[in-house]
Amino acid sequence: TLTRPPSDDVDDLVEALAAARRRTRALTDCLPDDELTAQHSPLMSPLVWDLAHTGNQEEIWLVRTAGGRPALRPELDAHYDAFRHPRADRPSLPLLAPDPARRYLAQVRAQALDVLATAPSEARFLFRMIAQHEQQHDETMLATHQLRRGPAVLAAPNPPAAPADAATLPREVLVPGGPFTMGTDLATDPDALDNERPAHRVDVPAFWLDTVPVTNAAYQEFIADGGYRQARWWHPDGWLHRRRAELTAPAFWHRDGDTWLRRRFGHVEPVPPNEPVLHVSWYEADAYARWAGRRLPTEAEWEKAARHDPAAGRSRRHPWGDAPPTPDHANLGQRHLRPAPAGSYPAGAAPCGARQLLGDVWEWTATDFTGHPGFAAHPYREYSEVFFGSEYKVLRGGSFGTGPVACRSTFRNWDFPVRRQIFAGFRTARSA
Ligand code: AVJ
Ligand code: FE
Repeated sequence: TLTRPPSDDVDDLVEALAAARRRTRALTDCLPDDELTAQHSPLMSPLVWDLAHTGNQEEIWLVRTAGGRPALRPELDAHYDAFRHPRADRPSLPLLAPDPARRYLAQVRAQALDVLATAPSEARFLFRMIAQHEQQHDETMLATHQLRRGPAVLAAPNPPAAPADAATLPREVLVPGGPFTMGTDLATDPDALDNERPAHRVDVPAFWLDTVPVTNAAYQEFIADGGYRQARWWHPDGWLHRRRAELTAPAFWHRDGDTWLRRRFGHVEPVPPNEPVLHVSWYEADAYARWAGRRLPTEAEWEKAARHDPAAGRSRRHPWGDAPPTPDHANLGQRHLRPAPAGSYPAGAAPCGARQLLGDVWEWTATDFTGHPGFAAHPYREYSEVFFGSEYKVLRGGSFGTGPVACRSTFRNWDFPVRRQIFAGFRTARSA
């Protein structure tokens, strides 16, 4: 039977909202106003936009929709509508300054908690969605911190994960062929967002999957072998992009003599060989896989590896089972500010033996972002449906920066195949 997910009662929802807010504050209280209103990259919003946007979404869905209460600040809706304004244009909007934005968030939160105390249980989905939404923006703000230039302001709240050695593990694991349940339903998982639903059967032929994500050391072999100079490894669009953008290594890497260094949240360090590679585009992941004589897993392959339990003949919520993640299972929630070494988290392994499927790095899949069969937009088309098509590739699994409430084996992320600002790596596969 399925263990109840952590957010199934009011107290857990209150705590999920509070945890998101603590993280939002930690990501924004550490910078002076001018750094909150600055745009650190044209790919990102000013941090103060993310801040007030989370409050505005909370007002719309919890105060107005769940609570049926009058709007607090209806005039803000236009400026914080992500679909009206691309990120690059957001600095020119008449945005709330940091302190007024903080006051707005507090005012909305007080009303939202009031609504929650009396909300019927059907309305609780909106609270779960909003707790996840704020954590999603927290991860986006963390990516903005990574892009920001200047002295470090963030510190990892926990000591680094214990060293691990993936060399003691089999290089790949076999996932036997056959059908499994992909996706889920609200009755099974009340946190599931619209694009994770509905549950449906998918037949996945047998395949081999890397036990752990591709490491920096392995990726450096691709670079050293001239991987970035040979069109034959690249998707044609990827090769054009590689040339135009002059890509020679993952984002934030630079060379110092024979050593690769990387910039990480304001520090410079040697690229750690045992860590999963991070900040690569889909095109780079795809090229590496071809160079390695392999391919990216499809989204269905990834999900089957991450949740199919062949003994019980059912799909789990997480690789290790249905119980919520603990720090022994996965590297989530910005606990370490970096991925753990490949081979970490034996307690989080999936039945097939693959490790670190959740947490550490988002994993690019071969698959375009579309709706599961029977998809229905809920509660708004702009969460997922407007992105369906062939423009976006699916990423799975969550990163070290993903909030635990926004991470499970059915969760789907997506981005353009050229993007590298998200905390993305990958693992490779081959058909059996
Ligand atoms: C699921 C991460 C692609 O940030 O664009 C936040 C999440 N949607 N606000 C995004 C989201 C609306 C979304 N991703
Ligand atoms: Fe949003």
